[in-house]
Amino acid sequence: MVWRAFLFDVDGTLAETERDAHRVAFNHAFKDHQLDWYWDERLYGELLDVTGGKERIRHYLTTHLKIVDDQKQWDELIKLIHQTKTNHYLALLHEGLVPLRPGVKRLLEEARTEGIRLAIVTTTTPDNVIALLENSLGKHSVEWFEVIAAGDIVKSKKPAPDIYHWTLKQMALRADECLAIEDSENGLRAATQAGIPTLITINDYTRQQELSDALLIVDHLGDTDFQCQQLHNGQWSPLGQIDISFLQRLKKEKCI
Ligand code: XBP
Ligand code: MG
Repeated sequence: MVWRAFLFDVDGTLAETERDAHRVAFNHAFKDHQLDWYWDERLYGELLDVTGGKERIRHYLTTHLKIVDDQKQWDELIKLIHQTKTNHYLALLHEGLVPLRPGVKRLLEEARTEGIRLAIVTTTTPDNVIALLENSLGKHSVEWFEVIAAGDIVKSKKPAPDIYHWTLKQMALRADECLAIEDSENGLRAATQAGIPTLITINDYTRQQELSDALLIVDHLGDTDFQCQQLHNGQWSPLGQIDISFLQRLKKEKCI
């Protein structure tokens, strides 16, 4: 048995979007809406426990600002703030400030060459995904992905498995034919609950999270001139680069 599809998360996995792009865009939006809120890097790390920008704003309102009444009234404002945030985020992407993580472009290209099917599975807004792909991989790269599962396409966002279930159904694939590539505990929980083996590329916001259910944990996917490291039993060791033959071998070794 071989992997037939790779399902890529976006934020933190394709690119380090959170600290210097999403967070910055949220803060610009708060200012535009005359709100004196500011999410610093540490606070944003905590808020990342909640996936989805609208959901994250609501969580901040209720748990940090203790605003629990007038929820209906806030619904409209949250939508407006979030749209403003998306506009700022898109502007940051268009400035070319958000590069892909190491090895992402290489692995996507290899997958295309070898006929491995591709999908995006993310909680972020579809416009954000399209802009990131177009800016980093070229105008037609959106077509590389058979499915773009994003944003409000399902009601319950990660860590719920719904978006992965939805994607499997769209692609008519079994969970064990797919490899999810994620960066966080929420992403890992979503994929794992859908039965999909998961490779984790950690980052600064996720390195302390509970990731032991992952098939493999690395610091990034690696490139010819930039070796990746693997985390195994609490120890980091050099691994080289994650390519298709390595991943197919891993599948066989783990009897998936
Ligand atoms: C990332 C997220 C998103 C982004 C914000 O999830 O949690 O909420 O932070 O995106 P994933 P929006 O890693 O699964 O992509 O503001 O567009 O919701
Ligand atoms: Mg992520």
